[in-house]
Amino acid sequence: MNTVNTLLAAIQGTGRDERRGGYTRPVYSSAELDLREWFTAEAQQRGLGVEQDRNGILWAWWDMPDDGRPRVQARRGALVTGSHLDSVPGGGAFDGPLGVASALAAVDVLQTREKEGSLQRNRALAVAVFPEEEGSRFGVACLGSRLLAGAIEPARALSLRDAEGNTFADVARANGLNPDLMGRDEATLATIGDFVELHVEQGRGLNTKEFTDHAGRGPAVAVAGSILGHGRWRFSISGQGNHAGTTLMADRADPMVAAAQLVLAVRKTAAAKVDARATIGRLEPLPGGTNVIASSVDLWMDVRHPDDAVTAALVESIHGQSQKIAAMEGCTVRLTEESYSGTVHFDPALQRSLERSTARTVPRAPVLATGAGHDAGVLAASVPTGMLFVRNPSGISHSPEEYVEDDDAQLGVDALVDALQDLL
Ligand code: HGY
Ligand code: MN
Ligand code: MN
Repeated sequence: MNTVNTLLAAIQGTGRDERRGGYTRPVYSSAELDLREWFTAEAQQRGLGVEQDRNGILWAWWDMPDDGRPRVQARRGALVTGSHLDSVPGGGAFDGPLGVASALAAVDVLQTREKEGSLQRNRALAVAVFPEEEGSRFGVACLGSRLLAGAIEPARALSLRDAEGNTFADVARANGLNPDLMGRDEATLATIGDFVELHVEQGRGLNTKEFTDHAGRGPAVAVAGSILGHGRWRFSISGQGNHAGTTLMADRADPMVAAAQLVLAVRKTAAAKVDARATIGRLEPLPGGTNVIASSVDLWMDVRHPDDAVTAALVESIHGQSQKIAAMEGCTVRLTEESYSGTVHFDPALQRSLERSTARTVPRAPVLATGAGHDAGVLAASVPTGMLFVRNPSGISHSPEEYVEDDDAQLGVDALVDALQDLL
């Protein structure tokens, strides 16, 4: 088995979710902390120096030979690769870890080439692991890279709460971080010359007939062109909690009924707009009893579209509909924006470099837009970033069925090695 698959096999038991299937590895949970330990050990075995910065991001440094300069100077403009280890609830084995494991496997190859003299490095290389990319515990996607880039107010980040009511500040403190130091980190940003993230493809872009030959096989790797703008909004619908048996149907103000109509309205509104995607994947009635009419229902909406103005218009339309629906049910509704990232176009020069290097390994590797958010998307506002996607035969992601074939994972590493070598 090749290195990247050996590395992934080593963590396949970590954070398994027996109820949902797949993996549930929220940031700073024991599962994600175990993965951080795994990463740190694997990096140190490769002679990389592992550090955690004040925002909780892990950096495994393959420094240049010591030239007497202070380390921060020697690292300025470094080449960085990596991804995340946290997952969505019941997520797949590859979303995040494939990028981290592929980066470690790529370091193996590059270090061998340097020893053999076929790699002349001009800059340091780091493998980074970003916390809370999924936003599954604290509700804001890419929280770690947002803090690093100053894309979220530290006070807002620190006050975010998980489902148990723990604040991000408390959890960060419990994991050795000082909340007072969190936020945009110019010195660390200055060490990033380019960031290249390899990620499992979350969609069927590599499997459309445009890219598959007669044998149904097409390129296993794609270069990313852009990331769809995407955001998360929370609806809180309030009604009258009551007894399921003693409350006549005409006497009810039932937020669950309003929520059900809102879910259908979200689907209908997005389906009417080309390229729009809107999802209600999470709904929480309070108190949530079988014989109880809920007093309130929270539901979270994920909306995405290539044009940020269209996303905003969709949200406004759905908000207006939610108010009418709630009023019809004698309820009230409150809308809160929880997270938003505008559409990102990756750095053109870096993208061209990735296209050139990938063509050596995977002829006809296409450039794909993605509907999934990534730390590379958040960092794109501060440093040149680019991405490589590895074929996922079904295209299914954020699900236990997410999959990458061993050979394709190896092709992803080969493409990453060539990409990094050209950039080093
Ligand atoms: O939600 C996303 O697009 C990403 O997987 N965090
Ligand atoms: Mn994801
Ligand atoms: Mn991801």
